[in-house]
Amino acid sequence: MKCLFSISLAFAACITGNAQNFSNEIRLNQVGFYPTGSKIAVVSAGNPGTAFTIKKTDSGEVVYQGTLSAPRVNAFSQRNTRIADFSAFQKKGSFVVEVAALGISHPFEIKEKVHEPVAVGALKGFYFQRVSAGLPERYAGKWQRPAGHPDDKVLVHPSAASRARPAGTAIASPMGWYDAGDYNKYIVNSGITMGTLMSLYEDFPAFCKTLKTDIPESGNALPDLLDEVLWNLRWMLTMQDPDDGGVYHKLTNAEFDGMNQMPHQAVKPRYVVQKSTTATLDFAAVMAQAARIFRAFETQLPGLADSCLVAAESAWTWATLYPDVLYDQKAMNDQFEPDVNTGAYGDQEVSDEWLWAAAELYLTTQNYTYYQTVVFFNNADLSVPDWSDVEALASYSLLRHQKLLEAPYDGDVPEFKARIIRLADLLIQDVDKHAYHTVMGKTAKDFVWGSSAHAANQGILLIQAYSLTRDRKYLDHALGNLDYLLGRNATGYSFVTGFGDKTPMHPHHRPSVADGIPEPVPGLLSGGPNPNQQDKCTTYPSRIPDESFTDDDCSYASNEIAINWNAPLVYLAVAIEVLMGE
Ligand code: 9MR
Ligand code: 9MR
Repeated sequence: MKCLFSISLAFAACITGNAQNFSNEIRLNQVGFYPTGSKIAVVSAGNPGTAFTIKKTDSGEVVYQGTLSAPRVNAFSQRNTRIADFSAFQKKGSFVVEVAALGISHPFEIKEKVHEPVAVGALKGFYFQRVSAGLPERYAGKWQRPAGHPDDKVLVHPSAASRARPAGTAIASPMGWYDAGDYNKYIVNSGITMGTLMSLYEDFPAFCKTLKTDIPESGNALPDLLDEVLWNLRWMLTMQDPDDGGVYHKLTNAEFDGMNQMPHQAVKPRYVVQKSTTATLDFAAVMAQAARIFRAFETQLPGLADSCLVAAESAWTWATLYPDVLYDQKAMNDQFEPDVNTGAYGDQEVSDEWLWAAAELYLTTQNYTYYQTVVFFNNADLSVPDWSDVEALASYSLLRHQKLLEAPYDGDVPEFKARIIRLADLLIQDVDKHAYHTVMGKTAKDFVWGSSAHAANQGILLIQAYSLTRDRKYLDHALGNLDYLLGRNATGYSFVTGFGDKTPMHPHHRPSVADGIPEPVPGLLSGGPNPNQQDKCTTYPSRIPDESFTDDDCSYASNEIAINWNAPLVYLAVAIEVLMGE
């Protein structure tokens, strides 16, 4: 079908009324662009010609004409792409890209603060994940739901038994966030999630104070971001055994629930399972950072900062006594009943958790014992963090608070910086040859389970490099990765539910599956392409790394959502808003 531009209504009907008119071969950030920022669409088609135009969505008026770049070859699919760069076009409004041979792109806006709704929506995503809370319509709209999982009588699993708490003891461990599409709560994954959100607050406190997510606590004296963090912090505090400081690895059902149950319908027994060194160190890091942040809210939350610090220090002590208690679910199941077959987060490499806990504890206490216990520069290179690799979080915090490093330790500052810059330079190398002109996806290794979070975490690393150098190229490439997440990628999806035109409608997310509402819960970041297809869904279009994504709720390996994926999205969207607004 061809669009008619003679009257504005016809054009509006054309672009909103019928999805056929959109070309899925023109891919761009479906939310939009900053007037003075870079603006790129990628055309992935055999023979698109050489020209593109920008048109107003309401009138169809052509406002810009451009030339497509020479073709680039996508290294995974061998498909040709061409870049439509319209950065020079700086007018505000709502537009589409048109390529005559193909049709029009999804509409997008050009304006200031264009990503603020994404930042707010992604943070609000955490509200929707709250455990032990009903979500009234007032805050949750049509995604309102009754409270689930009071977690007031959680059983101590035999693997977690101690003298004071024998197996079967019931403890209260309410609140927190559901980890992902499942209803369990995992300390390791809470670790990086909380660290990322609290680091966002420490990096951009003024802007974070203005972020309003319209949650029940919005009227109180705390920024909404910290109110949200508190919901999970209070749960985490209950996961520490008060008798020895060790921290349970997770709070979980024995088996995953069925997909068709809302939280309040999923009522199987829940257990706290085996303490682990990784969980305990991640907990120590989070509590130390929280102690630092909530110290400023002593009037509103008397004693909280002290409690967090005590919790952090006793967790550290436990870890020094039990440095090798790594979580091996199979070994645990061989030894104890009932078997537990939910998420393992079974990281077997604990050196990075030591660095992170040491860094946060040192920064909060200024006790150099923590700093000296670990060796910061024993690995060759820094890596983009994920739930199992938190070394970068230590570097970010130490550099943020580098004034707290006194001689001789201030001598380490240049090396912390250099390692971040080195990694950033590696990430941005040859982006101008890449099919989508993004840092994300230069290598097939980027397409892990949760690849969207990898893109967001690359973005954070680039933001850190920008903060250290003020070299604009790092910021531009961080923005490029946000563009990737919002649609400039080989699938053509914006991976954030509810943001953009073509977004996941069927994430592997139990409430979204079970609630009977056609639209999924909004503000959640879908995992993204993952050629390993561990879920064995049959609806994947392809095994090509950057295309191996299916918007099907069977697909936990490409289309689940998770708190450790949403947190870097919140960080990236907020940081971009702040820095592009400067
Ligand atoms: O729903 C579970 C999801 O949260 C996990 O990421 C995934 C992998 O651990 O497992 C999902 O649960 C599935 C289970 O592994 C196998 N049986 C079907 C379950 C729901 O699809
Ligand atoms: O994000 C995790 C990914 O790195 C692992 O490869 C995968 C399988 O162990 O598990 C992912 O985490 C899931 C967790 O185990 C259970 N809740 C849902 C998480 C996201 O899929």
